Amino acid sequence: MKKRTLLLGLICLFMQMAFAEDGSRVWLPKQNGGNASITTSIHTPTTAIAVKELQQNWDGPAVHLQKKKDKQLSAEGYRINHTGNQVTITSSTDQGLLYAAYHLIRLQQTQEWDKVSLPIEENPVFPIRILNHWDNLDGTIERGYAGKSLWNWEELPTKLSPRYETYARANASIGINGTVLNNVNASPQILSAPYLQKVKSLADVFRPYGIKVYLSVNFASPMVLDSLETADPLNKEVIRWWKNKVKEIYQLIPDFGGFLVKANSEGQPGPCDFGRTHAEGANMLADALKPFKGIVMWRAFVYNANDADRAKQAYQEFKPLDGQFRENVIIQTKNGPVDFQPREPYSPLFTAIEHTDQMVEFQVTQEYLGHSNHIAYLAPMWKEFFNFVPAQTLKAIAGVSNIGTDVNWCGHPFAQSNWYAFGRLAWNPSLTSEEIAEEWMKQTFSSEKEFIEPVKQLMLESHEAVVDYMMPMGLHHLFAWGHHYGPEPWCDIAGARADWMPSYYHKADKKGLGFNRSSTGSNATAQYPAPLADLYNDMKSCPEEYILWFHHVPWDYTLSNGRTLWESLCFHYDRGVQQVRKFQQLWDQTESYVDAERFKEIQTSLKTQVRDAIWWKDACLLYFQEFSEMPFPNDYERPIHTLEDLKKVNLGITNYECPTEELLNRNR
Ligand code: BDP
Repeated sequence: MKKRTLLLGLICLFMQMAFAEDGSRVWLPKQNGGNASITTSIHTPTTAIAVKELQQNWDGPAVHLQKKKDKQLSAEGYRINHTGNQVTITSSTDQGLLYAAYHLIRLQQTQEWDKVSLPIEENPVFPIRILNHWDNLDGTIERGYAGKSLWNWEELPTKLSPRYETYARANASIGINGTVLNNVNASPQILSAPYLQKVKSLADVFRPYGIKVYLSVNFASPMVLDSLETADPLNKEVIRWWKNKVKEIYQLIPDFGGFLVKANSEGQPGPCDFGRTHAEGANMLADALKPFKGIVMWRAFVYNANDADRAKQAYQEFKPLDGQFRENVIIQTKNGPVDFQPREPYSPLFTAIEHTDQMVEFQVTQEYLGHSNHIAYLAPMWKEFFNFVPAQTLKAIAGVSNIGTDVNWCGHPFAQSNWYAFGRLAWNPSLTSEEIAEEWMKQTFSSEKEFIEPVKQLMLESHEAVVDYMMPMGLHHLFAWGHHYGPEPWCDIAGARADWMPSYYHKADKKGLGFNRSSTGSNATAQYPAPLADLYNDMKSCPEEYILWFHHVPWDYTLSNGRTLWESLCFHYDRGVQQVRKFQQLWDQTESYVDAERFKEIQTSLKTQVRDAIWWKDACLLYFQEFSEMPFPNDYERPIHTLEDLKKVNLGITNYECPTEELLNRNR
């Protein structure tokens, strides 16, 4: 009897070990599948990877890779066909062949290969699909919640971590073809000779995976690095400095992608410091990059402290410059007009600019969405943007990365789904959030229906739940100062910029709540084209999800759902909390389909998320109640905190850390 128990125990232990997953593999295959014959007559570093991936992971019929020009296929596009007992993949480029190999493997991993209709023809919608790392040279990451920067600048260029290649592989498997290595708040040092050697060493690792390297640059670099007296973009010496610097870069990295620039924004230097426009600044860099086919991604994230409405400023500054930018400049704009809030209307700049290439910047890292403690699957949010801004009108797409040195890369196991979804949507924005979630779950966790169904529901409802318990109905920027983790709608720091204070955005008073951006207020609604401008301008027709973004709504105003503003607000905050409680139940159903490690980890993080949701609800409702002076409707959960206590919460963390469970419990 004893022997049998021991044996059973050992078997269980073995199974658990075989199952054990620390998240380090992300969605990539476990590399134990392949046994098919893979043939090709093309032998390049990129096709060698495609062949190796298939050899190790593809378990289906023989595969032949062929390079052929084809009118139906764009440069990175490919076709997969099945004739006789062979699969043929065709592309005009090595990169297209690599993407096709990953596509095949994905079909197998998601158990779709037998069902798929052939031939498959794929062309990416955005030619440039790029991650933006906000990584500093000292190893910290601005708004990073998954450890330190992956780039170990001290060890580079001599020591190359094996994770650099896994990073490239994961990106290539979802079609990402570019990476900006460093923070938009850029240190000029990145352009110094020693750092360029380090950048080159990374570019060499990424190249065979079809990933180009780009750098964020500091506009004052010529002054800091070489003591030039000015960084005026029309100054001859400055122009020469950049030309030489660009030449130096291309000598090391012949396929270097170009520059990303944050200029005259949040204290960063820029052309306006010298009386020049954004176009003059961008064009100077663009001219230096042009002979090498490099590009400039010039950010439109600008706002100064004096203007009445921050949400209007990017439009005001960039619209008049439309048509003045060189062809190799792309204006990079965040999806919303303010700053990656849980929900924003789209930035009206996208529909205003007509003569300049544009790209959207999404934030994959969850700066405003619970860091790496909350589950917020972001495909639905990004797809919402594409309902207003057709993907075909954009040249490129950027995602602010959530990747760091944590074993599981992204801090929270579900945060990986946002890296994955960003890549998949960058390739094909018409994929549904549901399709992407399913693909990711099957490759990352399990294909069992009993796992997929509850977790899919959890994922698809997760973003809306966060909006509900943090900032429903168009509320924005109620975040705590600095770290942007918890609620602080009352925050008022003496001497700080008004537009960094929550009250600037919520405008709560005895009459009502919300920012009047209609024609009787800041008139930001006029920046939208018809019929949206009218729709948003009228409180009666403005969709409920944006109403407090565009209007100062009286507390007793009755919305189309029959509830007053105050009742609706209570409804949303309460629904958010109830949703997360439901997520706990959904997750608990998955226990037998997930390895014990990740099951527990997610169970624990959901506890944090519920507690945070209650914290948010209580803080916001108790604070706004001081203005509305209305009672909580009967049906909803009552506050468990007092406003007085919540005002004392001080996480005492820097901008970049994710608060630990212990810290939260101590303070909340
Ligand atoms: C804000 C972040 C800040 C970034 C800035 C930007 O809080 O850390 O530097 O955006 O995008 O969301 O430049």
